[in-house]
Amino acid sequence: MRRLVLPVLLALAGACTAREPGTIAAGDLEVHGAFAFAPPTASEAAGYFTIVNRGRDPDTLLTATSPIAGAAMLHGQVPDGGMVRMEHISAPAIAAGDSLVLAPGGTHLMLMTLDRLPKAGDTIAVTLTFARAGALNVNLPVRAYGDAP
Ligand SMILES: [Cu+2]
Repeated sequence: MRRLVLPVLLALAGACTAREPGTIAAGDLEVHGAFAFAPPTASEAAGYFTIVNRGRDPDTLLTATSPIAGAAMLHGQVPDGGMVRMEHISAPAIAAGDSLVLAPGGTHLMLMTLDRLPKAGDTIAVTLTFARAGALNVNLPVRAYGDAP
């Protein structure tokens, strides 16, 4: 049993030094830069983060849930006759070595029918479930609208 201790400690140390603060990891996936804008009403809010696949296999985001939202899903922004329309993105795949970037003006996590109004300084808990990496809990710090990093 004793021989197991050192490799485990080395693995933990490596994991800590390789990742920037605020990075959440599950398996080969890392999520960083997570935040949400404080919405004007509790009907919907948008969340943003970057998912990086550091593994050798693709992974797929199957579902997103939040305890404060009736529903959560990924939306893309699609140009539509001079306007921009939101479109549901179902089960996006993240190729090995690739990233899925959610950012203001583009793809976002849409949280719908919130049971309370998130304010700047709050945190929205979200669980992302992936086909390979499994469940990943991400906390989205809530920022005042337009207060991007
Ligand atoms: Cu949306």
